[in-house]
Amino acid sequence: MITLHHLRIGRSLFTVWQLEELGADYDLKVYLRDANFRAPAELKEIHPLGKSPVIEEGGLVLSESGAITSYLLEKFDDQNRFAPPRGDLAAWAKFSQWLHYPEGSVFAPLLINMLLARGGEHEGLASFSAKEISLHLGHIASQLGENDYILGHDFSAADFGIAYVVSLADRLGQLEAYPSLKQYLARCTQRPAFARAVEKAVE
Ligand SMILES: N[C@@H](CCC(=O)N[C@@H](CS)C(=O)NCC(=O)O)C(=O)O
Repeated sequence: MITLHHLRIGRSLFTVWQLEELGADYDLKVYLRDANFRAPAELKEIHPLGKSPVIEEGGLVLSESGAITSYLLEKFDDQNRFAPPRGDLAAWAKFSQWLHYPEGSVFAPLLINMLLARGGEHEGLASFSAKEISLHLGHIASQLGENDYILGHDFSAADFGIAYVVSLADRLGQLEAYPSLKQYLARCTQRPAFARAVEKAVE
């Protein structure tokens, strides 16, 4: 059985959501942040980086949300409900691009914005993060277009990471100019599996 090491508050909620969408059996181990909003030292006993999400199964200890999503899909999505089959190489490649884009490109400027909002200062950082955030939110909104989800009409595993960075942008007050992203976030978070994840992992 999979154990998910879940740190409140953070991106591992989106891993709980995936497990719920996939109907997987799992144990949830919940950690609370310390006074500096960092992970508690116990998480380092699980994985040397001491960050979350981390999953464990048998001897496998796996970090990085994108890698965890790929593992969960390989294990539980044999009907390709959440990702195109590898046989459709172009569709699978596009899916991979959107799967890795949130952590690879979108998160960093949002993090800078978050740190600045907490009182940090550095010349040039604010304008860098503002430009990057509008670049990425514009890119996501344009890919979304009139569609319900990031890869089209159907929900896919690429939506977990995209919904995470969009929700972070929302928390940072960055979605005012992007009504379609607000609607997208509402659509994702209204999914029954997301509600179950919140019930198990937040409340
Ligand atoms: N790139 C990693 C990032 C993991 C990460 O930074 N997680 C945050 C929670 S959202 C964390 O554990 N922060 C606590 C700390 O660094 O002390 C991923 O995609 O999983």
